[in-house]
Amino acid sequence: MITKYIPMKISLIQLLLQLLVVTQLSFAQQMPIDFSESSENFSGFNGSGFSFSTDPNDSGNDVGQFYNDGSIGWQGFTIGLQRVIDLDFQKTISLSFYGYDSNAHTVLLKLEGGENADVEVTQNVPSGGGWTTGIIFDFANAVLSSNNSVAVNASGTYDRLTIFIDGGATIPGTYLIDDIDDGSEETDINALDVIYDHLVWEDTFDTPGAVNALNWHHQTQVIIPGVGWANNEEQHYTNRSDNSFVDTSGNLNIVAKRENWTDQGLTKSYTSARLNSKFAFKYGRVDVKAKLPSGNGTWPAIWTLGKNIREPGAFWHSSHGTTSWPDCGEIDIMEHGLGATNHVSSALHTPSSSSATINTLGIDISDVSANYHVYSMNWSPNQITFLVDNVGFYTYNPSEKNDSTWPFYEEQFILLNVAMGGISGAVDAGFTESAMIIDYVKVYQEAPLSAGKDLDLKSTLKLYPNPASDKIQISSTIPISSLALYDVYGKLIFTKENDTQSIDVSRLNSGVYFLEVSSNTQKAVKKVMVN
Ligand SMILES: [Ca+2]
Ligand SMILES: [Ca+2]
Repeated sequence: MITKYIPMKISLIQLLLQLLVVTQLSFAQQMPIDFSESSENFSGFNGSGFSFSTDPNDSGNDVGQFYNDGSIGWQGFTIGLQRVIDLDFQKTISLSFYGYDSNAHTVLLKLEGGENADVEVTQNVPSGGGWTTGIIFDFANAVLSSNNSVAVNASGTYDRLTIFIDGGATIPGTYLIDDIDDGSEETDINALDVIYDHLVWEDTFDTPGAVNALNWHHQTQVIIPGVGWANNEEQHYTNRSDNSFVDTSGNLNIVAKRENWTDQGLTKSYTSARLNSKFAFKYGRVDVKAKLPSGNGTWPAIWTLGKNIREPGAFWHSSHGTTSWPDCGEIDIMEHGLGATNHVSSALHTPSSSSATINTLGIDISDVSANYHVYSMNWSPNQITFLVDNVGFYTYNPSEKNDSTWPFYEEQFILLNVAMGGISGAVDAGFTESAMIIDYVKVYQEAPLSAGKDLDLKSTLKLYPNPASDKIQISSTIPISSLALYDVYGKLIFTKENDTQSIDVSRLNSGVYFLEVSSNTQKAVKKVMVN
């Protein structure tokens, strides 16, 4: 049994798993689907195939081409959605269908991955071929997929859409589909929910020489005694200036070198450095401007760990080390070397993902070693968004936030290191040394109150009536910017940014809820009783 602390990736199998996940999640699939983006690709199963195509009547219109080979009755097409279909918002889904043949067809839409049971609606496409536009699938008149003799007025959210054409019949054919619309607007799922623009900590590496010991701790004690670092890595970390220093151009250099080095009874073939920030923070934005080392087998990382991690040798261990990994939470802002050159990735490690890397996404950027890029993460109470050069590409926002999925409600500290070998692959035979070069590390949080410093949102917040069955009025002497209502399981019911003076609870089941009230600088949570 593996009980050793493993800070990042664990094995080649999981690396492959991670790459698979990256491939699957590389896109932000969401409704409506007009096939204008590569993310809007369905997967065929049981002998079906999907490809992007062009409208025969309009060469400027991208459409989806759906192919059945007819070998099996229930062959179809499926897509996972990063943003759910919400039948409580709209009951109907519409689409347009094109037949190359002039036969009548059936189209079945099935919704899966919901709070409620899988449901489906079938519609007939009349004979004649060509486009039939705006075919409406009304999920108020759906049937259960598990028993299609049971009618159901479907409700709630679903995160998977599956299409069957002539389902149940072994009919080969090629069809086009376009404009699958659930009434929602396309949204940028990587939009930042909180802007952190007040600088609270930085190191701009302006003083050449040794790394500033007020800001950084050299972590050199191996985390697996008698073995070394995790993941079969091949380096020692040292506190020597050979492996970390500030150059005369204002940059921190973390230098990985090929050299035999013996420490703690272990001889390793490489040396490098691993820095821990002596600053920890809860919520905020981290910007790190860096150039990455080059060569196969180099594994630079910019990341954070919970300040409470129990890890002898880490800076915060002796004062705060109460919690094992991954319960402490880990946020990988940038890793390079786990995929192809110039493919950087971000990831989260939580108890829910255990030691696997399932919450991750990579992005290809150019010239990571030749040019500086700014690697960022924006960590709010609601979501963690990763950015490169100020463009968000991945957001972690589990619908249910608890200790297992979201240990990110306590302070984290920053780590900068270059690991060698291990699961990042064999080090190039000709490798001698290469450095991660960091121009700055900056942490931003919300600005402190410039006025009304003494006012506390929570103490001035009033909700009435409470309990309530209809409307709850909300008031505070501090302007309220947004509201978010959660159920007792932490599931977000809704958010509101306009009309924050009241919420309508008339449609909610009776019970206990939690209302999170935000001003520009504060948050407060109050219990709400609905009866
Ligand atoms: Ca289209
Ligand atoms: Ca600098």
